[in-house]
Amino acid sequence: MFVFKKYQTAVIFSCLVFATFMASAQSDSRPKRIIKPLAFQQVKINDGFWSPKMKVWTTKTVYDVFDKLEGKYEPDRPDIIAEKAKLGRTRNAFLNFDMVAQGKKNTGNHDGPPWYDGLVYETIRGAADLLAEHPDPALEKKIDGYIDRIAAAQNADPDGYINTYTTLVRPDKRWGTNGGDDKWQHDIYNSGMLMEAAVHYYRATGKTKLLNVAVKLSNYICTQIGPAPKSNVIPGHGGPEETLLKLYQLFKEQPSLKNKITAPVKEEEYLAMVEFWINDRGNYGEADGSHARKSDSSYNQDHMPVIQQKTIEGHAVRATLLATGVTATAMETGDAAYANTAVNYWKNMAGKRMFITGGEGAIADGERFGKDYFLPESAYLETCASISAGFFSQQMNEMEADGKYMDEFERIIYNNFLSGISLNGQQYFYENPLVGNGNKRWAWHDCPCCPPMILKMAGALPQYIYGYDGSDVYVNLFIGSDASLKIKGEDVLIKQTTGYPWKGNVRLEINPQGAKTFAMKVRIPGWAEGKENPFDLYSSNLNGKPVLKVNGKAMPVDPQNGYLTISRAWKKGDVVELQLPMAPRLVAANDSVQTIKNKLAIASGPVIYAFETVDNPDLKNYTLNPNAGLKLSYKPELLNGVNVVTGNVRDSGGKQVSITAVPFYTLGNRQPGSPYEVWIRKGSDQ
Ligand code: FUB
Ligand code: ZN
Repeated sequence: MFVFKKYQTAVIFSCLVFATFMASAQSDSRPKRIIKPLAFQQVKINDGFWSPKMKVWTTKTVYDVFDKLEGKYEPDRPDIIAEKAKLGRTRNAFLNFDMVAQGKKNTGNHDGPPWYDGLVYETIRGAADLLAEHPDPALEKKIDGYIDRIAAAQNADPDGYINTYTTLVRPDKRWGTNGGDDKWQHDIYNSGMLMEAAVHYYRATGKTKLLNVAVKLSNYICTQIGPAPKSNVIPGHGGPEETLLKLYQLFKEQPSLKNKITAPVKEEEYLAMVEFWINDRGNYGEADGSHARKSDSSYNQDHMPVIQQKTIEGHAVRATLLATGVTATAMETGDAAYANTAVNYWKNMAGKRMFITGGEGAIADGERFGKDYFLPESAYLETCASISAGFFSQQMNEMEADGKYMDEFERIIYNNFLSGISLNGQQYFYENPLVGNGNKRWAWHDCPCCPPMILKMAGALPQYIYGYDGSDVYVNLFIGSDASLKIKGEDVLIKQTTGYPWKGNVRLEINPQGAKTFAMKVRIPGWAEGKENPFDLYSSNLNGKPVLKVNGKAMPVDPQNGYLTISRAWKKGDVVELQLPMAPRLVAANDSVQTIKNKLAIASGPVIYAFETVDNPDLKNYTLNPNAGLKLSYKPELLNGVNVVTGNVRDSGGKQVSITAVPFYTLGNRQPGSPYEVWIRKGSDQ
């Protein structure tokens, strides 16, 4: 852990001696990356549910987002329409780079919010991953053109600094110093997103132009920010912790790549900076008052030192991205204090603050996490917050190899992540409340942070289906796919076929070159075992249980840490079949959740259902009963093909009426803004 306060030196030294002793005595307990994700090239999705969506995202959404960042769209929100009328055009994020490239400074004009640069970089990151999976020369050419403009902007600055808002509007306040504020300016956030985009684009294409920009900028950051006499600044928005770490990891993994970079690569400084950004939160300077930084708030997780934080607080995207970075840093450094914080964050988030759809951040004011068990139906639940909570859960699983993390990851991807984007891939939700308030997906937003984040998750998804720990294979997600791995030096192909999430059948065909002994660890979802949430935040009336067969022979299903281990000498054509119980479940929240007391929601597999007035005109007065006779049926023509849940409820007069529920993520695709509900009052009989 990188700590710079002088007065702590003696204590730290003794702690280090002790820690070193402890580390060698118990080296196994040091956090590490147990599960490694597969590279994009190793996994190909071929799935009835995800492949059509991937097609829309790769052929429409990624172009849509770049076009809209360029200002090519018809505004459909009053704020944007008014802005267009005023400007005579829509905002164009790339003009900012061009202005800076032309040497403009302090003009007072900047298109879009200060984090517009960051959104461009995030879109490049998402697009890079999608490119790695679905090569598209036209898209690659387009991105190369954007990168030329970004690099030109950097070249205009002798230091290699690049943040167009600050250069054009607050040039004397880089990184939020001199009375500026990085929480607003997003200098460090934008820089972090640039680094991540550069790493992903390099991994996808082998091109180094953006990597050169990222290295030059990182080097400059390392000369400016850190222990005295450098500036004492932390990211106003979490995220750069994980992304600068990725830059470090790339050069650690591929040292010869440094020879292709035009600036010297100082990767150890990048890691030190990551740790400074984590450890400086909640520390406001030296004990003697020197090197001071204004104390800040939980909004950007600066209310107390990170390693003392026990709950996840503040702006939900900032908090979950920081948590992701802390987890990644724990695995990189082996520092148990970071791992401990990550575990505490996750327990608090998944156990007390996570909505049934995987939504995060109950409160609109400050886009914040609410207090424990504050889970109101009208909550804010920004798409970005849920997605970053997904990244956090995925990293936790890499660190702890426990299926409960993927259970919550899955809750996110099938619900609050997918609801963020329309079925046609060109409209987006910012907020995803559990009760419809007329909110409609929009073409573009004043703060369009969610579409790039959606692309990031879309691009990352294939990598998370499987994991590998050096000897055993983890099946984390049920997504039809072909994976190829090298296990103990030999090629092994795995073919997964499934009707998930509409059906509970999963088939894994294992094809090693020759007979090979290793373990397949198949995730058994908590919901399928009556554990709706690892901390009992939710419970259900599950009916049925998972059944597993190997080569047709039933096996006991007794998962440890969420994974069922099947260890054997595998030979070509061996088959594992899993059948998950998909009958609709009625889900209730823990009694501590006051806001949805005496209410029930419906789930089938990982999918949460909702009642839309399109199907249920008298929605407000329904009561749902455990004997509602819920049935699941697949409707190929509806909403691109979905299961619906039908059953009986009582209306306000006590009369029995039939209802239809559709997956939460499909809401608003038939009648934008149509009212809906997820939680229905519990009735006493049927
Ligand atoms: O600050 C940048 C982005 O804007 C955040 O991640 C979103 O929550 C929105 O506030
Ligand atoms: Zn967002």
